[in-house]
Amino acid sequence: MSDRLKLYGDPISGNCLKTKWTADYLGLDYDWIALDIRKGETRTDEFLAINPFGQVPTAALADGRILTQSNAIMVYLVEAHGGDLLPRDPYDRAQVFKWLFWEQNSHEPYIAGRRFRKAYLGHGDEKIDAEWLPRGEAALGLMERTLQDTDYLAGDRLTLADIALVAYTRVAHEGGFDLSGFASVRAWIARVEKDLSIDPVSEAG
Ligand SMILES: N[C@@H](CCC(=O)N[C@@H](CS)C(=O)NCC(=O)O)C(=O)O
Repeated sequence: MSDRLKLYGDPISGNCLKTKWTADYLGLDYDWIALDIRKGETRTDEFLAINPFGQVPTAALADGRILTQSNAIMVYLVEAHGGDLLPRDPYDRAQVFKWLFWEQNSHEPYIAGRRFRKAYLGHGDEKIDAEWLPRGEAALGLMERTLQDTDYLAGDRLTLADIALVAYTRVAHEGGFDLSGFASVRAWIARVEKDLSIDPVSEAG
């Protein structure tokens, strides 16, 4: 048992970076334990004993309890440590959850999926499900229309919705998505990167 939060993650993974950025934004004291998913480091007996799903991000809380799933970890960190990344009003809070569920269902599978295959596995388009490009573009289109009217996804300030969605949107070009037609999305990426004090991704800006 440790008395300090541990975040297990691979920095190439947007899902892992979401939890790191949230912990950093909240000013938490934690240990970042880097694992390399491409070397199978989440599938060792030692790691499977921590997280039987064999995936990162994984959080080991200060009292030793384990938490998985990027968006659940982010919500936990905010609930446990405070801060303004989740609105108190039930309807406004549900708007943030709406984006978190949508991210995992309609955005991440296509945008992160294509990026991992193209940028990290070196797959050409012919080896990737042809549906993923139009589905990812549809997700970006929905974000673009939303962000034409508001600076942030769920209201007028940074929330977990923005942290969850920026993680893979800012590197969507690595998955072959052309962001040049999504001006409001690009402006939002720059805004959120600044809020989170993370280095800008030049291709998106
Ligand atoms: N829905 C999960 C996805 C977790 C996930 O797919 N993790 C990947 C990295 S992004 C992983 O650990 N892959 C290694 C493996 O499955 O062996 C989340 O949001 O945390």
